[in-house]
Order: sequence, then structure tokens, then C-alpha cells
Amino acid sequence: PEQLGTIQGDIWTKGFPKYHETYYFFSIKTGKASLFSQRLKVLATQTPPLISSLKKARDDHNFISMEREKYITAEKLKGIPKKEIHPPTVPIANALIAFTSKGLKAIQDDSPSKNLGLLDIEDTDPAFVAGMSSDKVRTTLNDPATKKWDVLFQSTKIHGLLKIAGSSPEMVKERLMRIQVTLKHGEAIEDAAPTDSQVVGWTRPNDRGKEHFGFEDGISQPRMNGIDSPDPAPEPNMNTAQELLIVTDKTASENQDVRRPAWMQNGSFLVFRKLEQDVAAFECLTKKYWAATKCESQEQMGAKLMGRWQSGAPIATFETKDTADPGKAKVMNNFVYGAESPCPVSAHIRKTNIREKLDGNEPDQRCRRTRMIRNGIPYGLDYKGHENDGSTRGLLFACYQGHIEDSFQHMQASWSNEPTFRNADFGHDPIIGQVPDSSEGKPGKLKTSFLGSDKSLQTVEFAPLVTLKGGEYFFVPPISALSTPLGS
Ligand code: N7H
Repeated sequence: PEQLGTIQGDIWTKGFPKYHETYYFFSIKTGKASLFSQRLKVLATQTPPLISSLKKARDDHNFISMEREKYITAEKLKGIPKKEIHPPTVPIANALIAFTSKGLKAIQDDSPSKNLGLLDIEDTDPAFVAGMSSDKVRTTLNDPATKKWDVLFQSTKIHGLLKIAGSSPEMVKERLMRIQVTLKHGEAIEDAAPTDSQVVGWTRPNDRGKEHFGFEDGISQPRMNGIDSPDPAPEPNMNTAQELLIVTDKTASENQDVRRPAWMQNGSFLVFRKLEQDVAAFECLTKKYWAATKCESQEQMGAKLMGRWQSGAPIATFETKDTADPGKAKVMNNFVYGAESPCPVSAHIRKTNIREKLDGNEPDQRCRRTRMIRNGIPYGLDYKGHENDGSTRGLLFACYQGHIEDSFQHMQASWSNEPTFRNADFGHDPIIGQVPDSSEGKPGKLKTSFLGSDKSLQTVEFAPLVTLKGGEYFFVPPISALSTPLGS
């Protein structure tokens, strides 16, 4: 479909191919929005493009696997054993640009002749307009006070984001620099905060694909009807594109508020959260309680909290131990839960994807509308078993969706944070659940339950393992809108 050329490439099941990623937060300089718009148009029309479409992301994935295959075949012909074949990394960089509502407002205010329809967005997307640091959003999500956030995210001047992904830090750096030069850094844009305005992530070199708690991530993603081919092991619910993208065309949009301005078509909302993970606390929790809570092993308790084993194998299918075949686990998305499922209702992946009927609706609108594309990346050095090692680590969480309130906010607030969701006995999502700070500003405790091997209800109470260090809501426009109306 032709829209592949205008949808930004990270808004896709596979996202940008990456080993390294930089998030750069910028501000449009006061009084310089017209210059910025001119530069944005230049950025949008450059060849080869500096901002990557979905078509480019898809071509890159295909190119990488072709190169890999070629290399492996050639090495095999030389008689090199499979174990010793390590295909080199293909040098690649891709970039996405996104704006906060403040950024859109800065562009609009400087060019009264433009009509971005921001009043309509106030009606349709109030959380986006308010921003993640607003009291309204923070109380909805039980987020910690902004004074506890990283200084960068306390900035009131974040107007835009460049999310740059690539094969190496050098490839990423070079792409970022070229975009900064094009957008006239120093003249039209500047760093969003007086401190370092970049956040850097990487796929952990010793454990690619796994996040810091040790679990394989990026297994379950919605597929977009009309864009992705059906999954060989399909999830029960294929998403229509309009649950993940903005659709302003009345005939196509069954779920969305069509009052959004037409230029937003094929864009998507991006939720960014820097989430610090306390790996020592996670390991300590499962080590201390697995036997007392009648789990078969420490690993099984971890799997009950997550809903998957470290390999990615779902506990719904592999109840007592992990599968020895991680390749098999990876395609293990074809399962549902049901009343007798060994997967606790509170487990992270069950809280965040119901995979069954809610309130008897079929197909379940609520579940489908809550789904999101997740394309985050870990940050920080590996935890090596030394508590207080002076390092912090976690996940640069990024997800795309057609509507923030319906998707991310609903998942976080009404499912993960809500101890009574579906079954009052099972409590919070143990991974990302958030409770409000106490009146003295101390973090509250999470309480989560699951069944032990003898089917008895077991409950653990603990300080949250994941802490928000800041974040923001962005809109990722279609590439066409960077020329007009955002550019000029
Ligand atoms: Fe989660 N983790 O690595 O421990 N997540 N997540 N997440 N998450 C998932 O199925 C993790 C966070 C979802 O369709 C897996 O792809 C961590 C937020 C959704 O079955 C693992 C953090 C939100 C799914 C993790 C974190 C979500 C999912 C299994 C924070 C949204 C898919 C891999 C530091 C509000 C569920 C997989 C499905 C899966 C981890 C955050 C949502 C291992 C560490 C904030 C929708």
C-alpha cells in the first residue's frame, strides 16, 4: 500500500532494526518557529531521506536478512562449522521525528496562517495535550512527583523528539548530527534542557533481545491488517491499522474519533517512559519467596510474575518448567488463557493483553483497542550481582497507538495498577503496577497473588521493582505532514 511511504518506520511490528538507539529531546527556539518550519520541509524532502518510512524499515530488515543468509551460505561452503559463523553487522541508521502538543503549539502560534486544528485535538486527545508531567495524567497513572524525575524530563520545553536507531553508536551519532544540522541546531532548535538532552539505549551485547530482568522481550506485537502478512502462529486478534494509526477518513474508522484534523492521517501517538529496573530487588524477591509461595523453583516464580519464562515461553503452555528450545518459545504467541490457565491473572503479560473475551463481547473491542506496538530498548550496564554498583539500568519504553487514553493509559491505569481488575484476589501487575506515593512521599507497596503448586492462593507484597524517571507523550506525524502543514 502507498501509505508505507508516509508512515514513519518505527510504527510497525518490527520497527527500526537496531543495536543502539538515541532519544534526543529538543526545543524550538522562541520566535524561531517559522525558520523551524522551513527547515522541517527541507528535512522532509531530502534525498536520500533522513527520516525513515515504514517502507524503508521493511526494506532494511529484508536487506539485513539477505546479507546474513549470503554470508552464512558462503562460510558454510568454505567448510566453517555453523557455530563459528558470525555474520558481520550491516551498517544501518534510521530516524523518527515526533512532537509534543507544546511543539505543535509553538509551530501554530508563530504562523497564524497555518491551521493545525489544535482545538479539535484538545477534544479528542486531552491527555496528549496535557502532557505526561501534568497533574491530571500523573494522578491517573499513579506516577511519582515530577521532582523525582530526571532533570531532562522536568523541562517544560520539550517540543520534539528524534528517535534514532542503528547498528552502531557511530551510525546513530552521524544520523543525529545530520538531522540537527538540517534543522539548524543553535538557530532554530536547541537542547530541551540545560542538562544532557539525549538518552541512550542499547540491546544488551551479552544477552541480545533480553531486558534487564533476564526475559526475552519483543515477542508479542499486534499485526496491522493490510500492512503485515498474517502471523504463522497468529495471535487471536489481528489488529486493524486504525487501532494503531490515526485514521481521519470517516468510512474507514470504526473506532476513532474522526474530528481529528486530516493531516494527522497515518500518524500515531508515541508514549515514551524511562523506566528504571531494580534487578537486585527482582532477584531477591524470587529467591526469598519461591519456596514459601509453593513455586517449583525460583525461575517458576519469576515466570508467574511475568507470564513467560526467561526464554519467552508462555507459562500458559509450559507450566512447570521452561522449554529447552528457545527458538520454539519465540514463536509461542498462539495461546489463550481461560479459567484453568496456569498463567496468573496478575502476570504482566496477562494484565497487558487479556487474550480472551471481556464482558462477553466478541470480537472484544476493548482488548483490541488497548493493544499497542512496543519498540523500546534497554539502557544501562548489566547487573552483575553487586547491589549498589553505582549504576542504574532499565527500559526506554516506547509504544505506538491510535489513542493514548484508550491504549497506554487504559492498560497502565485500569489494568496494571488496578488490583481488582477481573479478579479482586490477584492484585497488581508485579512488573509495572504503580500505587500512589504515601503522604510523606514514600513509594507505596504492590501486592500480587498467584496459585501455588497445590492451588492455594499465595500473596507477596513488595516495593515496586520499576520506577518512572520521566517521559512524555508525542505525536508522530506522517512524513507527508512534515512538508505541509508542519513545514512550510
Ligand atoms: Fe511489558 N519485561 O521485560 O519484564 N513486557 N515490560 N510493558 N508488555 C512484556 O510478550 C517489561 C511495560 C506490555 O501481548 C514481556 O513481547 C518491563 C509497560 C505488553 O502478551 C516482557 C517493563 C507496558 C506486552 C516485558 C515493561 C507494557 C508486554 C514479554 C518496564 C504498558 C505484550 C515479551 C521496565 C503499559 C503482552 C512479549 C502480550 C510484554 C517486560 C513495561 C506492556 C518480558 C521490564 C509500561 C502489552
